[in-house]
Parts: sequence; structure tokens; C-alpha cells
Amino acid sequence: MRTELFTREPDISKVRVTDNFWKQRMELVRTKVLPYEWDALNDRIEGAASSHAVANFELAAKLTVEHKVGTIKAGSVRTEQGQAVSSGEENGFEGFVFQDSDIAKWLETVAYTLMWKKDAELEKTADEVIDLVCAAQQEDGYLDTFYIINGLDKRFTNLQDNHELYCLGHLLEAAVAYTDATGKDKLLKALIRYVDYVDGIFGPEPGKKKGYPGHEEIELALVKLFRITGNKKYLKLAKFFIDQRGAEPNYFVEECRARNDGKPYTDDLSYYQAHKPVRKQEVAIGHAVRAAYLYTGMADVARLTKDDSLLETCERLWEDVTKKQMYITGSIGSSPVGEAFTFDYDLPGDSIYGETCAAIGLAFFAKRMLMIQPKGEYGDVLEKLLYNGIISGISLDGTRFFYVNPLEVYPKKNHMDARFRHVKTERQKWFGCACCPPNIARITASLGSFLSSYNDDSFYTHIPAGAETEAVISGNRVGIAVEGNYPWDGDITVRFEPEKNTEFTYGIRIPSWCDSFTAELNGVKIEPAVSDGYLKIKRVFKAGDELKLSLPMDVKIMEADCRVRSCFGRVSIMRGPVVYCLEEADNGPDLHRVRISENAEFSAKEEKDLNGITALYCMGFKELPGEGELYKPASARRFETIKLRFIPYYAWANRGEGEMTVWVNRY
Ligand code: FUB
Ligand code: ZN
Repeated sequence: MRTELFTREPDISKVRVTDNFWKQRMELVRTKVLPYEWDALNDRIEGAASSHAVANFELAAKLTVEHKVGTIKAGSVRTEQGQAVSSGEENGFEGFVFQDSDIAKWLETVAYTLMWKKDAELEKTADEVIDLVCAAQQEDGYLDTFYIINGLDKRFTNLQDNHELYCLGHLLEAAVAYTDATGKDKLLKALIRYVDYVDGIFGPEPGKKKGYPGHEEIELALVKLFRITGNKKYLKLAKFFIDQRGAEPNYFVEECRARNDGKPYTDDLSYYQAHKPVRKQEVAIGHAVRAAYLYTGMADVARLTKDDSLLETCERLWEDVTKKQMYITGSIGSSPVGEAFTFDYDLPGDSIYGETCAAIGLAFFAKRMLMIQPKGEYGDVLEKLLYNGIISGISLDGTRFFYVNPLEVYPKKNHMDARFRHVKTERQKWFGCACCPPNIARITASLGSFLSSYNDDSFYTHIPAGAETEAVISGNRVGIAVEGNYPWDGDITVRFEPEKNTEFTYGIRIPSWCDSFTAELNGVKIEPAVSDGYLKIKRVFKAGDELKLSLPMDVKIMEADCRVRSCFGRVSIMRGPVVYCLEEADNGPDLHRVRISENAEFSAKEEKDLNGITALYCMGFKELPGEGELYKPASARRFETIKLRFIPYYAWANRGEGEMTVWVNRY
């Protein structure tokens, strides 16, 4: 294969996140988000959208035990945004067809937290949930509450919309994580039975169905199953789903014809990335979460099967997503119609979709690309996502969530203009379609697996958040501890503790926002080589070696490429990896009237509000309204000077409803 630099992710149970910024969030997930989520999944939160996820499993388990499973016909209807929903509520199933996945993500998050903090009570609850999930399983291994309740005769007849393979993927991820965390394999064994059943139905062999999921997810999950079992058949199945996607005759068209239920088949296969085989896809298209999960699975399979053509496809799509269709916060998905990508440089900040799950999916993709080849650009995007477009999806107290992550809100418009109603101006208690909150919980809880990767002769730090990681390099156990106060401070110390002297290459990403930096090894200034965005040091490391890095965190006034129409003539502010915004709470209303000069001088101040942030201040100008006339000569405009306070974008909407903008007019 073209690259031989493969690395593997660290064993997450051997990573201790010590970082102030993240430890606080991880603890929040453990102590607040998980119990809150559990209440939501049990419909115990007053005023929150209904979930029914636990109740669906209870009903499915009851029917399984009583041998009364699915006798009534299942179907699906579509929401405005093209999403399939259940129409089987009269049978007792409630919610979206993929409601099971919320339970899976909760379990997966529990597993990660147990890796850093034992909690007998939480583990007991998780064990009980696993018992419940397993009780719903059919004798042949099948396990999806929607069809168990609504009609097993219809299972796998609507792969396009009904999410069975997506739910299986999430359950698999949970099972692998739970086994990693606790050593218990009840769920894993159950899921293996289900996957084996699926493997008997789908595949390239004659007589098997040539289908693939309408919502990708199982591909990346099968790779995790391959990792924990070592059984190549799971990798083969992941590859089959990827290779088969978009092949002619199109499976979704054929399955619709076979269903013969009077409903027309979809006229937009690109929504599912099924309009052509993946290797022929030139641009990122369709539903953004689906795309990001697909690309993640593709990168996994490319790495593990050494498939150059698949790798080239990943690189091409990566390029398109990150250079032409990504917001400055890392968010993706410009349109609420189909929750989807649109076209290059179309990045409106106010009518954006920017689903939290899509940002998380892109982080998964970035992590996989880093495992194929540690390159600065992958780490830069991962960092952008982690410090901006992902964590903006959760309130600082862990109990309110954004599904859509706008870069600009004017609440009056969002409430009154139907075109902007999908953009909420306040985080919500929960969602009927609740994919995002549990997703943000699981990525936060598994942060340790995103920070670094390594192989037999090298170790790379992708994100310099504080963490102690243990890896086996050249057969020796090597401890590597990163310390600092990222993302507020660019001074980073890396300590090396190999069990014995070990030769390897240590690489640490020099972020693209950093124009110059200094480095010292054991107190001596060094000028090490930077290649592919990483500072690399090859030597025999011994216990006590220490690398100090100083990345100056200047405030940067950024602009988008002039092909991005929506923010033409506007600037946004970054410091280090953090994107900033203006909020009405600090700067008054009518933020569209604010302008700043590209020579504005900023001061940075550590402040205690918003759970501790570095706020930025500068002088700006606010245009004054006229005397009543709607139009006037431009030369007649007048400004007042105003002191502006910028806060990190992720922290917006924690002080009540108000205007917010990331892009500010240029003076
Ligand atoms: O379809 C499952 C999830 O629901 C998608 O990933 C999200 O976009 C939401 O529509
Ligand atoms: Zn989501």
C-alpha cells in the first residue's frame, strides 16, 4: 500500500485523561449526562420529547418470552426532512425506527466511564439493560425492537429507511466497549449471534442478498468486532457493505420494487451515498451523518485491507469535505433538507444544519485518517471539531442539547421565519429524534482514544490535551504523559517513561494556526524537523526525558475563502484552536451592526464565568440607525465605538436566549 505509516489507536483503558478542560467534561458525562440520559430514555423528564426506547425493549422482550413476536405489518412514513419514522405505534412501538440505538449509545458511554471510574451501581444498571436487550433477542439471533414488535416477516425488506443495520452497528459498538471495560461478554456474544445471522443473509456469495444499510454505521462497528474477535469474516462483511454500496442494479430500487407496497422508490439515492459505487464518488453528498460514518468505515477497511483505491477515495472525499464543505467550527451539513451537504462553498451560518452527530462523524473519520497516516491536516480538523463544533452541542451543565449548531442566530427570525425554525436558539431538554445527546456523551467519554496513536516504532500525539498513555513500542512498555493547559495555553510538556531505554520516533502535531514555535528537549533548545505537520524526534528515549513545546496563542482574525458567499466581507476570531463568537448577553442586540477592523487589537483574559474561559476583548464599531428613512447614501453612515467581548463559540447559549454570531462584519 502507498503508506506504511499505519498506527493504531491507544488502548483507551490505558489512557488517563488528566486535562482540566476535558476531565471536567468527562466527569460531567459520568455524573450528570448519563443519569439524565437514562431518565430521558425512560421518559422521566418532564416537558422533554418522548423517547420510549426502554419501553420498546421491554415490550419486545415480553413478546419474545411469550412467543408472540411481530404479527402485525410494519411500514414506514417519512418526515419532512426525509427521515424514516415508525408507523407502528398502534402495536406499542413508539418513536423512530432507530430508537434502539439510543440505548446502545448510552451503554457504550457507560462502558467508557467504567474504564476510568468503577461504579458498581451504574454497572449493575447496565447489566440489567443488557439482560433486557438480550431478552428481546430471537432464537435465530435477530434483535431489533421495531420489527420484533411490528412484524418479523418484514425484517430486512426496507434497508433503505428502516435502520436495522444501523441499530445493529450501535449495539455492536456498545458490546465491544462493554467487554473492553468489564470483561463481561453477554452482550457481545448476543451481538455476535445477530451478526452471524446477518452474515448468513448478506454477502457476495450466490443466494445471499446484495444489500447494504440505508444509514451507514455497521461498517465501522464490524471493524471493532473484528478487532476484538480477530475474526476476519467481520472485516469481510464490512468490506462487502462498502463495495456493494451504489452498485447496479441499485439495491434500494430493487428492494422497493420487491416490497411492492405502492410507494415510489427514492428519487435521490445520493442522500444515502448510494447513487454510485463509493470509489466513483467525487464529492461528499447527501445526509451528512451517513456520509461521515461511511467514510469512517471506508478508512478503517482501507487501512486493514491495504486497499489503495479505497484510500484514494477517502482522501478525495476528505479533501472535498474539509476544504469546501466544512464550517470554521468543523460542522458539516449546510442544509436542513435531507440534513445534508449541498455544494462547494455553500456554508450559510444562519440556516445551517451542522448536526452534532455529523461533527462527531467527521471526528471519527479524522481519527481513522490519522491512523492511516499522521498528517497535520487530519489532526487540525479533529482539533477544530473537538474544541468547537462538537462540544457546542451540549450545555455547560450537561442537561441541554443542540442538534443543529448555527453560527449565527437572531431569535426573532428563528421563531418567526419557517425557513430558520430548525435552528433552535436555546439548547433543548431532549429530542424525539435523540441521536445527538448520547453521541456527544460517548465521544466525550472516549476522548482518550482520539488524542494519540502509535505503532511498533513511533508514537504520535495528535491533540496535546493532558493525558497519560501507556503503549507498547518495540516490545517495551512506554508511558507518555502530556501536560499543559490546552486549549487556553500553548505551553506543553511531554514526559517519557519507557520501562527501559527504547528507540522510537515521537511526533507531536504542530497546529496549522501556529506560525512559529519553540521546543526544548531535556532543557536544551532543539530545532527538530517538522514533516507532514508533525514535529518528529527519533532517538533512544529514556525514563525522565522531557520535551517542552511552546505554541504561541496569538489571536487570529480569520476570513473564509472569497468563494464562500455567506461570510464574504466578514471575519471571525480564533485563538489557538478555539473559535470565538459575540453574544448579545455581552454586546447588546443587533450584532449585525457590529464591525471590527482587521487590525483590531485584542486582549485575552482568563475569566471564571462559563465554567472558566479565556475571553477576548477588542474595540469595535457599531453602526447607528438612521432617522427613520429606510435607505440613505452609504457615506451618511455613523458609528459608535464599542468594547466587544468574544467568548468561545462552544460556550454560547448558556445565559438565556439572545443573538449570537461567529462572523462579524469587517470595518
Ligand atoms: O437516522 C438516524 C439519525 O437520526 C441520523 O444520523 C440523524 O441525522 C438523525 O436524523
Ligand atoms: Zn444527531
